[in-house]
Amino acid sequence: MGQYIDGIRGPITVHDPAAPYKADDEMTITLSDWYHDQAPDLLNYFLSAANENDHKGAEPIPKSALMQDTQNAKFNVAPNKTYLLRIVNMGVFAGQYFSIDGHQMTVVEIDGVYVEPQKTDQIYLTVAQRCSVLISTKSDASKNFAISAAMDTDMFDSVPPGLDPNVYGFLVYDTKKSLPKPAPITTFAPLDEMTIVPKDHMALLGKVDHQIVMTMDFFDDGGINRATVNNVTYIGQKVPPLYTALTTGSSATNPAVYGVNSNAFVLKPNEVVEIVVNNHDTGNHPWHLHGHNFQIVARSAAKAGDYPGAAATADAASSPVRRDTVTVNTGGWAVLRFKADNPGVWLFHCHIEWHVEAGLSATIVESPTSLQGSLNVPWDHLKSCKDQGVQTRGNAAGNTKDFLDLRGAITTNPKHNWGALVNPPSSRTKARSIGRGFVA
Ligand SMILES: [Cu+2]
Repeated sequence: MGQYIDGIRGPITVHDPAAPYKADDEMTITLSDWYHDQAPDLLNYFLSAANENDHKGAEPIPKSALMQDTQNAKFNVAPNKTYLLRIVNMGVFAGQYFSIDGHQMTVVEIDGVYVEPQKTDQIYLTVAQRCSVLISTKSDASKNFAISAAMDTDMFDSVPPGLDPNVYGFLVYDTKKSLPKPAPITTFAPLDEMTIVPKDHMALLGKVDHQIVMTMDFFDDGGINRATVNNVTYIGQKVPPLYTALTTGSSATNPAVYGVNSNAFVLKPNEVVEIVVNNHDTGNHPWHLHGHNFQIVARSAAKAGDYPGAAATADAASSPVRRDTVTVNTGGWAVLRFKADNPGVWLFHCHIEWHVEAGLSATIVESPTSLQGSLNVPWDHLKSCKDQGVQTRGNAAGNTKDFLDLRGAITTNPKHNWGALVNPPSSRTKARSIGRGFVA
């Protein structure tokens, strides 16, 4: 893991010929955060006793914000046109604020869900969130305009002196004219996503068949800062959960076969699922679900305590905002609903990559027995596992006879985490990052 920290990521656009808006042209704008050290080194130090001792387990703090994988990127536009901007935060850690000088934005899509158009001067995207906006260009090309983004430094345990959280780009009407001097964003007032209404007006999923409460926290695991969901740290198993779901017959509906540290929750076909996330940490976390868009039924402010129960969802919108990544505020909670109509094995995890590595994940196993009859695993997936010595049959421990015998399932973390390094160092050396002050 950890490859995307070092740049193995990029936007993929799925074009919809029937999109419910019109634009003359479109552009994709990526936002991200950037480190000046590579992920294996940062990761190893992050999950070390030295970091827990010296920095209370703080996450590595990015060195820069990027737009279009650079700074001062230029986006050429013509007057009197409507542009669709597809904006994605493909960063590792920091949420980002985004605005365009002199141009109001009309939000038309979030996380792949079309929404009723809503005007705003500023949006906020956590890592993994996407948003499409329309802008109308000016009637003349007399000047160029700045695009500004800023990392949300509230997410950092400390802000190192000299860190510039801002990044700029330019809407260029006339390449011969000078670029404006950009100003950092100083007023943080993004569009409130809870006011967004999906274009299809899908009704609030009212009758919940299956409620799952997940309480997330961090703890000192023998000197190392690790994350938990319901007091369990996610740890990869000998057999990946998808293969366990496909090869354990009717036992696949028993969460136990996936191993305790998979944090598995099994869903029945077409039930209405409610996930309640209680955040016991002192920081916001962007929770991301694979395979579904969920309705954000309700969400507390920071430090509200645990979800108090159904009364707190009484004023939920009749057509709640639907997306696949949601901020759960520090010390607060969020209530999410979706219909289990997409069989599969789906991760539900905080999208801060450092937190994934610390174990802040759960596994949603949806309709495993219908999956057994419908999913054919491509040969190259199986080969990829084989080449790495990863088993593809049986329970989490690789037991193909007694699926409830979990002896041998993985319940402890490797002592040193080097992420995706194929040939990790034999012992940890002092992280180069420390000397460069990656934590203040
Ligand atoms: Cu997190």
